[in-house]
Amino acid sequence: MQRIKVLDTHTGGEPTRLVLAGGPDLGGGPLADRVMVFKEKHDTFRSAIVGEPRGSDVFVGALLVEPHDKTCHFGLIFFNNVGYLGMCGHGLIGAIVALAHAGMVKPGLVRIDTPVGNIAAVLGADGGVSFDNVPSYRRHHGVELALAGVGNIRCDIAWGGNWFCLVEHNGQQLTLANVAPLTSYCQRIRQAVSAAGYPEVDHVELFGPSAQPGVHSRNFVLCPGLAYDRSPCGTGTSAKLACLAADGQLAPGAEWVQESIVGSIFRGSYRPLGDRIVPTITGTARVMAEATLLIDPADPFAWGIR
Ligand code: PYC
Repeated sequence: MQRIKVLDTHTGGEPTRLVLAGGPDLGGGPLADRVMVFKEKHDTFRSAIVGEPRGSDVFVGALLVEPHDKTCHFGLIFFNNVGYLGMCGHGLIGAIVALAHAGMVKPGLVRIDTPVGNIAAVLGADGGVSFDNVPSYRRHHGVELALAGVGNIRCDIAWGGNWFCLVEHNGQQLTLANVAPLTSYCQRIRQAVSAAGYPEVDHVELFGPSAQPGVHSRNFVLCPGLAYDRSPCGTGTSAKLACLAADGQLAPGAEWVQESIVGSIFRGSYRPLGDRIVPTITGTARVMAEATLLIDPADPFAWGIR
């Protein structure tokens, strides 16, 4: 029987399963190389942790590894129901809160190595987490997409640690009751964006107004495996900040309050860095479970339903 120690958190409703011990040996080297080893040699570990029957499409996994960048305290590799993520904002917040719960970090600076760069995070005495994300930027503005059954829409394409297609004023009602049509709308956008020559874009983010006072925007984010993000999406909010900065709609240091489809909040701001920005994202997470997962060799679905 293989035993895997995990801590489950949620960040604004979006779950993260942090693997503390019992994960695969991915060797040394940069985390971008170790992700390739994970994918090619240990992908069953990914599905065992986040896939059914132990997990669900909504879970993001975070494997705790030794950092390659020696300025970092820890390394994290994020994965989901269909593959691997460059960075994950809600997952990073959840992992740091979980590490604090395990007594492995104290309030103050925590540096985390990821496959797309290192992250400086601060765990507050109140349990909140702020982190400086990887440099983010808008790659394309006003890309016209032809959507079957809808007509032409315009989007931006931006990097915030993952690739996003961002769509404003899409006419959709961003409510939980509308998740099924929003999912199908975003799927069509993703197909159109890929057909337009951007197959690397695997997250789609719709924006609309929020009904909460003091909140600038509400979003709906469709993740690569067709689950929607219950949190406001840390990498998606970073991509949004890059677009706002490029449009001159948000000054450096000014606060942007982003609400998710379930009503949870991230606060964001940025500082310029050459032709990119460094986003700072703040959110909170809660610990939900401390567990030991069991991989029973006699169980036909021990490694998940694949
Ligand atoms: O918070 O960056 C994020 C994220 C990506 C996918 C799900 N959450």
